[in-house]
Amino acid sequence: MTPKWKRSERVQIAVQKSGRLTDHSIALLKRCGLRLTRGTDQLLAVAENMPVDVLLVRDDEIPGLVREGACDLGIVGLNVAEEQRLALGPEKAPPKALRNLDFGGCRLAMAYPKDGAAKAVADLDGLRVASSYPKLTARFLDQAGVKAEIVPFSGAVELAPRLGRAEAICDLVSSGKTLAANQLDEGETVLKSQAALLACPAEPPAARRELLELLKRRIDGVMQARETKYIMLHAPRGALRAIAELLPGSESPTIMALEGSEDRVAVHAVCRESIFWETLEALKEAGASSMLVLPVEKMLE
Ligand code: PRT
Ligand code: ZN
Repeated sequence: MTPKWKRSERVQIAVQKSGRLTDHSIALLKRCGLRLTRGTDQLLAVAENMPVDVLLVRDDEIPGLVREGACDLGIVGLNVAEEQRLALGPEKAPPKALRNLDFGGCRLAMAYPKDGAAKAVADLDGLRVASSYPKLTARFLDQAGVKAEIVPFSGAVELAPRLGRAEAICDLVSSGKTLAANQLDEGETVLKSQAALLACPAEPPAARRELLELLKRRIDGVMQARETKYIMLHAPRGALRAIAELLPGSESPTIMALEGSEDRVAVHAVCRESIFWETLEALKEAGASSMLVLPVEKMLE
């Protein structure tokens, strides 16, 4: 069978093969319209309906693949992207960070043993800090004006103090349970992280430019839609101004007459921000009734 598209026309996207970012990354690409079939042991998922290949790799490989142009786009945590950018040095162009993707949220933070001598960064002069992120840790210590030794650690960093290898650690935290279970207190935040979309720093070849632009627009659309809600309600005409002010991030709502009612109208609006219960309660107070909040699946402006 002759392939429908030449290799040079196919967009390559790198995502984590198996880990915390995998399901969200694949779901995002599917919501962009890619029909992907993927087995757990496959290294490549080929889109059935577009010239797009999804490479499934370890997250640490993603910034390198995107920087060198082996992949056009990649999805990886900012923690990994930023650590590798610092390791690269100023003379090489890092991947472009196009946008944050609102999943994989965590923070790279300092942590100190409950019974240890150091309780904050200022106490670390002459002591040791274990981390899998030595460059980010070094930058943080530098900025704090502290001279400490960095002990590179590739896994289970939280064990380093107990093993007598360090007086503090710098590691990823989300719920904080791992730190607590290891008698560590969370300290300063070194980097706030979430998954990000990376792109190759070089201009893409003309054969892929259009498709890449389309994919980036669709990713923007999916992200916007996630935050957007469609609200429908009934309201007295006299309360319309107050109600419009309460609708978060909405522009010119649609007002429609209600059959058999002179005074009450239907209001439909697209809201660019989350609608909390408090907003609905405030709308009710202002005279609104029959309120419905609907998710928006796709958006294109
Ligand atoms: O095999 P591969 O190299 O691809 O995967 P990996 O083991 O390096 O990465 P993985 O899947 O563990 O994480 C991928 C990315 O998810 C990270 O680079 C972060 O951007 C993001 N992320 C979000 C996290 C966490 N939350 C997280 N909690 N990555 C790791 N953790 C670990 C942390 O290291 C610690 O051991 O979870 C533990 C702490 O969790 P809490 O909830 O107890 O605080
Ligand atoms: Zn990794």
